[in-house]
Amino acid sequence: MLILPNRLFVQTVLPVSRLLVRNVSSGKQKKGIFGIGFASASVGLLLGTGYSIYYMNKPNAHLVNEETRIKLVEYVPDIKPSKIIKHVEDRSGLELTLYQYQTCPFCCKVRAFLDYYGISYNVIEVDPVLRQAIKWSPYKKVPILVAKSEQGLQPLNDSSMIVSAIATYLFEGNKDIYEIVNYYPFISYVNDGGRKTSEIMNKYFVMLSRASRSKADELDEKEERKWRSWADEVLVHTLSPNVYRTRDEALQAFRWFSDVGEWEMNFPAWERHLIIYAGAAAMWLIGKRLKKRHNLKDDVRQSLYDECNVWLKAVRAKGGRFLGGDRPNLGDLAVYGVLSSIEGCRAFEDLLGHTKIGGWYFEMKEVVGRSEGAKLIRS
Ligand SMILES: N[C@@H](CCC(=O)N[C@@H](CS)C(=O)NCC(=O)O)C(=O)O
Repeated sequence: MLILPNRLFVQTVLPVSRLLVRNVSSGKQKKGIFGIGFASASVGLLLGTGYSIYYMNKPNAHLVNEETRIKLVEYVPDIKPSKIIKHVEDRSGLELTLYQYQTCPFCCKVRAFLDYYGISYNVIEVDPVLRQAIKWSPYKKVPILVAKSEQGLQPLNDSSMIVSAIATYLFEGNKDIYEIVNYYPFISYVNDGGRKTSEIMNKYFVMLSRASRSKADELDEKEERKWRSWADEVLVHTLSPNVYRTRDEALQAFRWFSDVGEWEMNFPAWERHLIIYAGAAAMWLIGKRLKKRHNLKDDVRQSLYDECNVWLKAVRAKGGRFLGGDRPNLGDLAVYGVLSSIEGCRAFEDLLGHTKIGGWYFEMKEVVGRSEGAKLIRS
């Protein structure tokens, strides 16, 4: 499982280095002269009060964009796919390329969805440190799914949007992917922290034009959206602090990422070693920050077990094998996809030993592996 570091890396490493610089220089300062100290304090107080009044009256979040749809791209570099996933039953007519990290939970979620429905796709493994393969994209995270449409190359950004957009394409039946992207506009805004942020609208909604649907169907769909969002907002946050709990576990995890991501085939040796050692060290540090940020228990394993038990309770309450009943719905696929990202890690072994999630998890693995959803798609 790999949640990537860049922003947090800057947030973690830079403040520490700034702190060090500050401490070194303050050590050299002479003892303050009382008068100067008082004057500075007064000026500081005045400026501080002024700033607080200004800040309180200033809206601290604002919109910044007019652009609302993910634009077509003119070209993507001609990179040989790391893998070609061919499902013989695929009659979707889609031509897809997935830019991914093999063990990123959001990428695993997209693959679980495509594999379950038997959709073919090419994979381009992105180097998580240098990220050269996605230089062409204004959106800087993975997964990115590029769909060839009549209008050109249409990128889909964000795993949940990807799943909803492709599900809309598969089940609506008469709409082009270019048109479907209009249902998922994005807005950009500057958040409370002054950072430019983008948000994709409707990302948990599959857009089907049905005349009517029963109350029970409506409730099921609402529940499915709730658990998809829970996988992104809650479950995923328990993973990093568990996978990178100790330096040893972090290194073991990165070696496993290298194996399953076939980094040996995809990146030169120096780049692979850089990712493994720099990545493991950074993520071990970052894992500790994430634990605090997401209020995990001191024993982070317990938080992982607790959340998985919350999920199992919801599945059991439905009375079937899956949240979706006899077959998985998008909630099952999201939770399975996210969890599958840690399958080779010690945290996953412990999870199997301390909860009953294995029953549901391995049934999911089977139906995804057999592409059982393929027969549900109209050709
Ligand atoms: N909401 C996004 C999150 C994607 C995401 O955070 N991906 C990570 C990898 S696991 C990433 O690319 N991080 C790079 C960065 O934050 O700059 C999704 O669901 O796809």
